[in-house]
Amino acid sequence: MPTVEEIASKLDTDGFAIIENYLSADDVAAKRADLARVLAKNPTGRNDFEGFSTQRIYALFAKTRTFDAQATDPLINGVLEHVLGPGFQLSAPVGIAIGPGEKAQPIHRDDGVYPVARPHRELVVNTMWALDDFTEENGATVVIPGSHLWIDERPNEETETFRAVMPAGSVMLFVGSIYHGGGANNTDRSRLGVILEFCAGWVRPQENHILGVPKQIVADLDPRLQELLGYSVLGLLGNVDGRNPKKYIDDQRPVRDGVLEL
Ligand SMILES: O=C(O)CCC(=O)C(=O)O
Repeated sequence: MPTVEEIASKLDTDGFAIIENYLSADDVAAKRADLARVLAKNPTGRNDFEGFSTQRIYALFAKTRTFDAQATDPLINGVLEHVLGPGFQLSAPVGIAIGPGEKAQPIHRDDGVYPVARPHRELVVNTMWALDDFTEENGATVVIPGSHLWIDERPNEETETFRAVMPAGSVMLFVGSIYHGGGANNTDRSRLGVILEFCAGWVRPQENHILGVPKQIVADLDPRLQELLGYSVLGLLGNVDGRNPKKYIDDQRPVRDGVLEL
């Protein structure tokens, strides 16, 4: 198994790192079965980025318990802490089933949502968990190695790409500044993966987990997962009424006439 330092060094040089067969076959099967339950009621995408033939499971931690251990995985968390610093948060946890016939997703940078001039320290680290074998045919993620170091350069037709071909159970870590995108799926089966995207503790996560994951669910989660979903402070950031938000998971404070009863 690679060390935190080895993975972090690969992220520095290439912008991505793959750990093959990180999950057992039984674990992959259990995750697939539970996500099939969710996907049966999940819509397809609304635009080219989401993919009209692709299903995206948002509010993932409201809908399955099968990724709790991956969010808090010690090796992955070690890399996240190394790259993003203390207090990193879950930003966008999303199940992605790229459907048959889907075209390639536009190439993008995950940290492109933040209007921060480059170069800058990494704000985002993403992890892609393969629940199918990822192949060139079924939509293995397209990555542009080294593009995390680009400042003004943009990808074009001549740009060399790498395909994250990896067996089910593997995980690819990649930094938010690397250009990448979901591949086209030219098979007759969907390609299932889950991204657990994390951001530094001082930038705004993409998804608002405080509303997305109901508090009665949050109350029973591993305390570390609660922190990753926003129930934590980094200095003053994230406080509720001057206190740690964990104190308010079971909030029963009475409200009268539209304000807290003091
Ligand atoms: O599905 C993939 O392989 C990548 C998805 C992605 O990059 C995204 O949705 O931001």
